[in-house]
Amino acid sequence: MKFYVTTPIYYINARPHIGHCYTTIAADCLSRYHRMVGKDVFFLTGTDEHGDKIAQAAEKKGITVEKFTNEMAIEYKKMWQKLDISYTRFIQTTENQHQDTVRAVFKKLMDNGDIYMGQYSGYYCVPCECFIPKTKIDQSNPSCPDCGRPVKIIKENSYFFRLSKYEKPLIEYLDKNPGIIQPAFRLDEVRNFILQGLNDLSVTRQGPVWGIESPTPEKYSVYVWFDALINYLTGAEYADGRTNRFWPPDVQLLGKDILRFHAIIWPAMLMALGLELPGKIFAHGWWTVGKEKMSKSKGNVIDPVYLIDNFGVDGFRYFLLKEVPFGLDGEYSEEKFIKRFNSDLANDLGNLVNRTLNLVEKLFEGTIPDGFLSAEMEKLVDSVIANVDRLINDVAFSEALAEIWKLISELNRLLDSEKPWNSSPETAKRTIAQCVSGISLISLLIYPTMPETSRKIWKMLNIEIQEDKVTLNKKILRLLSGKKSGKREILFMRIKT
Ligand code: ME8
Repeated sequence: MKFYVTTPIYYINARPHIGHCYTTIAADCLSRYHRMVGKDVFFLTGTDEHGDKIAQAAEKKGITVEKFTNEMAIEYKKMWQKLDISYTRFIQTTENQHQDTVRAVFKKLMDNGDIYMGQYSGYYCVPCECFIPKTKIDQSNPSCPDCGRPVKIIKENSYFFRLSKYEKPLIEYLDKNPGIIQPAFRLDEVRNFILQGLNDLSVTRQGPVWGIESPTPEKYSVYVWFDALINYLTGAEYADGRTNRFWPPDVQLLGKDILRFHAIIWPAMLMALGLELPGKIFAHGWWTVGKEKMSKSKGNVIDPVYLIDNFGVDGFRYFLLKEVPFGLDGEYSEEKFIKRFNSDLANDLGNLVNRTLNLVEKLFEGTIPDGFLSAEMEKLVDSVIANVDRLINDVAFSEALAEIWKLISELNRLLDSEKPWNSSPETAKRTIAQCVSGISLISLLIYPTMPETSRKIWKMLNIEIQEDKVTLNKKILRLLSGKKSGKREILFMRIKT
């Protein structure tokens, strides 16, 4: 009954943009859902604070790297607070517990013979913090095969992780557990990459590199990706070769840009440590602008604060999770945002709640009528709840929201066809009771995506819910009848275009 979910730890050389919000909102949605169905959830996020590019960013700002990392970590925490993110633990890779974990892992792998001393001679891409073998570089124009930016040449003594030793075990594992890589269409990409042959990975850097000191006789810095991946073990309180009860992660969310690190290097490290592998490694797509990946280095990022301050946090959360099936790329435009907001939120959900509560006030003096779901509606509710459960377990947010919208549409249709404002008192009572019951269930179903909207609905329905005890079941219906509805408020104001 435990659920361990992670996001990448983000580089703090710039403030969070929509891309970072996307993964974190997705993890929050999973966390809230799994809590709601009774699981003990551990939700880990944080910041990746080592490496050349962080040191360079601090230098550019003219402050010490320690001051810079602390200030930027606060920016991330503030953003997560603004976005209603319910993380359990926020790791900063500069913190002592993490540094100790990295050294403990490094040492264990050295003791096992999985880390050995050698010499690295090749290229390094600072923006990607990535070693690139000579064979992957066009010598006439040495640039990074991933991001196209200039690379630097490194020739130095280095410790290596025996990644090549795990080629076969990784392929065997993928054959037996293909579901670990999600979406399924990414499995072949991972498998082909491994089958091309894996080189041992340099896991230290020499010289003045901002990083964790390696537990070796020479004072090297641990390679920033090796350090970063270990954060998932720090979260699970790794010590003496063991972890806490949350291990292994059930779902690890990340963007497709960093799938290879997570689908190859990370599982190989866990195999070398003799630890269980994660349940799902899910690589979502990119938000693009003008078909280009939204990224701080390209300078084409959309500021989430603008959208949140103007249209509310839940409109933003909903748009990101609904607009694009998780796993595919999505082109961002304000036009799309407004269209989605107006149709699904202002029109469908907002109108349903507003019309229903308006009728409770007008026809029943604000007292929620006694009632129950019709057999037909109950069938629909049960199927929506079951389908949402299956889809959230498949990490399919957009499809799960579409299920919930079936219920919203059906209730709107019921209001339109039964016209309670113009029908017999019996029909009006039955219809409104049906709609209020439906809305109360919808408030639970949308809670993982739009917690603030759920809170507002609970207030309007005068339902007291302790948020840490929200559970997804029909018991909420018992809390309704005979209550006075609370003050009505417009949930989503239509955006004028
Ligand atoms: O890679 N669309 O950090 P990072 C969707 N520190 N998601 C996006 C995105 C976009 N345009 N841009 C960023 C790192 N993301 C490492 C991770 S983990 C052990 C170390 C999201 O700051 C997405 O989750 O570059 C992507 O994988 C992550 O931010 C990269 O964040």
